[in-house]
Amino acid sequence: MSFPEDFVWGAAAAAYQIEGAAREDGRGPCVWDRLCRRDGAIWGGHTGDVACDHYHRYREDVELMRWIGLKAYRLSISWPRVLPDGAGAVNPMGVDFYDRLVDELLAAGVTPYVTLFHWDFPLALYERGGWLNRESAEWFAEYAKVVADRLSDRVGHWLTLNEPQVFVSLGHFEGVHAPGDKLTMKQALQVGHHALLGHGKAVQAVRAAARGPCQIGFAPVAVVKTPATDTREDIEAARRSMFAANDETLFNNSWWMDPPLWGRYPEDGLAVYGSSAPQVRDGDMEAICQPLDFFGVNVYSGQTVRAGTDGPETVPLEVGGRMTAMRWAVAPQVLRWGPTFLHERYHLPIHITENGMSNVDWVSLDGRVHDPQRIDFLWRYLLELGKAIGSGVDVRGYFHWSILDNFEWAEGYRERFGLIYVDYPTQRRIPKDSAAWYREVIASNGRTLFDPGACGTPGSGQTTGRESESA
Ligand code: GCO
Repeated sequence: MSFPEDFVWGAAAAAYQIEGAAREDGRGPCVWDRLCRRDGAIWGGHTGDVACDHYHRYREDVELMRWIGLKAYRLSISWPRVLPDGAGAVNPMGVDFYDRLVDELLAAGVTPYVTLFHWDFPLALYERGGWLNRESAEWFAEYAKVVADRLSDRVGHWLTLNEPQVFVSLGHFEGVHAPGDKLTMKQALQVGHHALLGHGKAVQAVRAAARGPCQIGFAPVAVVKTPATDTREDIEAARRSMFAANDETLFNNSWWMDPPLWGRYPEDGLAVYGSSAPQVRDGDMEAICQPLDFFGVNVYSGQTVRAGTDGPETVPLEVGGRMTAMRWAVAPQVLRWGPTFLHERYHLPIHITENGMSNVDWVSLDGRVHDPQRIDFLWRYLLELGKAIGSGVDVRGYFHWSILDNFEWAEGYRERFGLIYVDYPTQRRIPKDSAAWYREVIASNGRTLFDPGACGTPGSGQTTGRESESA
């Protein structure tokens, strides 16, 4: 078993979570700037004002990516850094930053994958109704055009929306993410519809503006269902359950995935939402359903399902089973079955655009950051991904979330997801043991996963030799 020779080993981050420089060089405010000022909204009262100061330290960060040997880095563009009012005048200093970042990545041999929207919606447009205003789809497409005009001579890989289900549900329905609204289900589904419409129009805008070959996808999160056993019945139960749109939350996979790929909302979803279903105008579904080049998907955890007498049944979590610091169940099989089911259904090459875990990491007395749990997590998950590939699923890349510890939304800086530790008071970067381990996985193109001796000795106790000196 091996990974394809051109497999894209990557890592990811997002603008608001790492850049900082929230009021510098003409960046306009975004909905997260505003939510972070609301009492009690964010753990510890944290904000993204400084974050990892990546805006000023991107060279050092790219150098660390080069050291890890990343083939690709998934970044996101801050919409209000490029367009401070969300629409209209372009902020030249904002676009210059992404220009420099892209050049730096290319010089380091790291291919940029650019996400256009990773949740930092411009406040000025929120004040004009935000995603609830149907015009938002046009605003998003105009912004996409501005970015593509400027970067598409060097950027060939694009993602439109990151996890629409999360910013719609947590941001517009539960009110725990920005913009912090608690809309009705009907309004929230309308927000979702406009975002999907924005996706379709942005795909068109990027293709029309592209100055070089371009590949476009989006990055929904998948709630993956895995079969309790490898029997045909359990596999079928998991597959059915994964694409059933029958629960009243905003997390039905097919609700978000079928429209861009198939041009229609799932029938069972329309039935379950009933009168809350969004208003769809003529031509909307065609606009949403644009040809995509790959299926990007964020995969973290999932549920185990078995065939029951009355259809698929969810198997309860094992008592005392493995959990991350966020208390998400460790479920490596999601990286086998997630891509398998998605590929069967949508027939597109798959990129795992996010996967990773938060861990209770700190700097040890020896000055290093030992994170054996993350290594074990990554090892287990990548072996399962290898099984999917071995069985013929066309998986082209894997992006670890995240390259750096960063601002974990409502959890602030409490959660550490990085391969690289960030000491926030000094902004010093320290590659964790997992970074060194991932480096060997990449250098061996995955062979160390199956044969630990293939390239050095993965695991704990290695020195990276790359602890950053900056303070
Ligand atoms: C998301 C976002 C990331 C998160 C990560 C860990 O999936 O919520 O894409 O920004 O930080 O997933 O929760």
